[in-house]
Amino acid sequence: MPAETMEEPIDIELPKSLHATRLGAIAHLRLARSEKRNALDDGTVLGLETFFTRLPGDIRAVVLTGEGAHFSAGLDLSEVAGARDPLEAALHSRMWHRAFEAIQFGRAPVITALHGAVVGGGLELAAATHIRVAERSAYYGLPEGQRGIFLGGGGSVRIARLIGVARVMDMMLTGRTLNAEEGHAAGATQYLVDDGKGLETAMALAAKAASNTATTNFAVLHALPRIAESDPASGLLTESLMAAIAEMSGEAKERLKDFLEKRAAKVLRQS
Ligand code: 1HE
Repeated sequence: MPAETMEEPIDIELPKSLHATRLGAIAHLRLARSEKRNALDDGTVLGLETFFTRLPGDIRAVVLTGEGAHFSAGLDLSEVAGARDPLEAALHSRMWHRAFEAIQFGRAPVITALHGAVVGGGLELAAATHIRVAERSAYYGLPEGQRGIFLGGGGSVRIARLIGVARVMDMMLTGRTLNAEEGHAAGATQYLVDDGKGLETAMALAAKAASNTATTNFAVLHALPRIAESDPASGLLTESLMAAIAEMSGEAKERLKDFLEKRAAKVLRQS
């Protein structure tokens, strides 16, 4: 039976710009506003927050994709075209921060398949997820400079950490775009695949992540990025504490025993 026919709905109320299904322990969330190139309006951003904060407890990984020819055209410019006072604009940006924090520090790893335009807020959204797979059609842009606005969905922090401040400056000052290969070499993505292979690659990676223990995935999502950003001494202490907690889980004990009794897979070269 084709995979799509085995997908079931997820019982979370979402705007019609988001479409969620599940296949076993993996949720598939689609940006479903292709007529506007998946531009992120307020309803969609709030819907992302709702989805990631209400994710059912038995979902172990999420795959995020965009419908149509592009992953996302970023911020819905029609919503910011009118006059907004600075406080309103700052609160709007904070709403994006809240939604994307719910993704980055949520309960499940999120794997994103990118294709076509991944620009502005679309790239900020992708940067808040944990693994990015690019199809060769993907390209990256930060047209905020051309539009007279600035990053507001966490890109100054997350995109700059992924590809470096110098590249972000270049993209914003000159309107330079990076193609999928350039983005991959710069660190924007962990996987680069042929067109049409993004979803299946993301699904396969999600299945792998979903098979880890919940405690290890919690440590990777919540502890690792904070350790990496903290001062080394505090980072090392947090690492030791997290390691102790992970090791104590019943699942970890089983898995270690399985390896020692030769029931577990070895780590073999994959390419
Ligand atoms: C939009 C948006 C949008 C398309 N907001 N409506 N983002 C940008 O500056 C990117 C702007 N978009 C584009 O450059 C192009 O649309 C694309 C390269 C992504 C796609 O091109 P194409 O030829 O396939 O589509 P299109 O004809 O340009 O757009 C189709 C429709 O989507 C059209 O509406 P229609 O009513 O005329 O059919 C477009 O107006 C609409 N559309 N993109 C609103 N972004 C938290 S801060 C983040 C800051 C940013 O994200 S800045 C980046 C904004």
